[in-house]
Amino acid sequence: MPANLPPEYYEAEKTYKEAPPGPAKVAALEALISSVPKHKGTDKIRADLRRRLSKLKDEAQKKKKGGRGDLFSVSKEGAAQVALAGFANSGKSSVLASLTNAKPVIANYPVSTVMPFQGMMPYEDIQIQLVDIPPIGNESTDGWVSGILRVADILLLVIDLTDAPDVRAELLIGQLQQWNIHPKEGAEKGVVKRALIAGNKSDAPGAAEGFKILSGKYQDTCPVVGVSAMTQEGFEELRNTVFEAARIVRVYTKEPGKEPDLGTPFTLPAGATVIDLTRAVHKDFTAGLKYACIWGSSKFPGQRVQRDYVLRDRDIVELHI
Ligand SMILES: Nc1nc2c(ncn2[C@@H]2O[C@H](COP(=O)(O)OP(=O)(O)OP(=O)(O)O)[C@@H](O)[C@H]2O)c(=O)[nH]1
Ligand SMILES: [Mg+2]
Repeated sequence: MPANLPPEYYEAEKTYKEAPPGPAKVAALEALISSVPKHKGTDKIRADLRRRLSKLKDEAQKKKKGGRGDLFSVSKEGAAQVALAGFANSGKSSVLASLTNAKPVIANYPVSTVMPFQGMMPYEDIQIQLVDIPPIGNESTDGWVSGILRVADILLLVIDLTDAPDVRAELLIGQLQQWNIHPKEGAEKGVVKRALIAGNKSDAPGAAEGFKILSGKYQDTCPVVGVSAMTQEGFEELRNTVFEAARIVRVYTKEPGKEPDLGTPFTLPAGATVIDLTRAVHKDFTAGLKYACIWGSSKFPGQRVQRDYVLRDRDIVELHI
């Protein structure tokens, strides 16, 4: 009997072949197995794949004992790190592709993403890092996926607007809470994580109704933005919302008597002071700072301020030692 494999199988096979050894390969193989339709003609191929899976798992187990460290942590780059969390096929990888120049795997079978994939989102004169990960609820990857969510600065929850979005969002947030990650401002328990929701597939039938229900339920918890990775609708708003959620101030430095360096700003968390800036510039300024002069948020241009002065977005600062 011929196997008659669907196109999803060949896509999943490609992902599997390209996956690096370790947990990504295991996850890719599990996805490959679930892409094989169950009938008599596929008995042999399914048995072969399952044998390969148990061998891979054995190897992964041995490696683990050797202690391989954080294979799947993503080192932070840019002004903030945003992790994309959502269920399979909600469009996380498509949203990443819309916001950055990265080219992730996008496919209509579940768990097409099997390892972290990062891209940089340009925003005016800075860059914000986005990290795409496998879907939540995928047993073999949930361990390190939750680790990535825990260290990210912001969570971007991607919800499919056509698939009971309010229920799915509640399930997603419930799962995160079980990992002691609380996507809400101000709560006192566990790791409170800044979050925003992207309701994706706004182009699809039923999405408008889905958006109403979703934003009605969650707009008091975090910003809810409707987007379509297919038509690119809503991404300007999403970019602005991500930047606001990052809560950073951009500060430009200037040497006395010279023009300010308006090229690449220093990025600091909102609320940062002049002395926090010196830590980012050079330790000599931290140790020897006498005062600073500010253009921008100050009462008048070039006003002298002390080390505890709170900087605002786009301030120009002259440090004096
Ligand atoms: N109509 C429509 N389809 C979309 C949109 N965004 C993504 N899709 C489709 O949804 C499917 C899943 O997209 P992905 O970006 O791979 O989803 P994902 O969340 O990364 O999936 P996993 O990595 O498996 O968790 C693909 O077939 C996409 O073409 C959208 O805005 N509108
Ligand atoms: Mg994906």
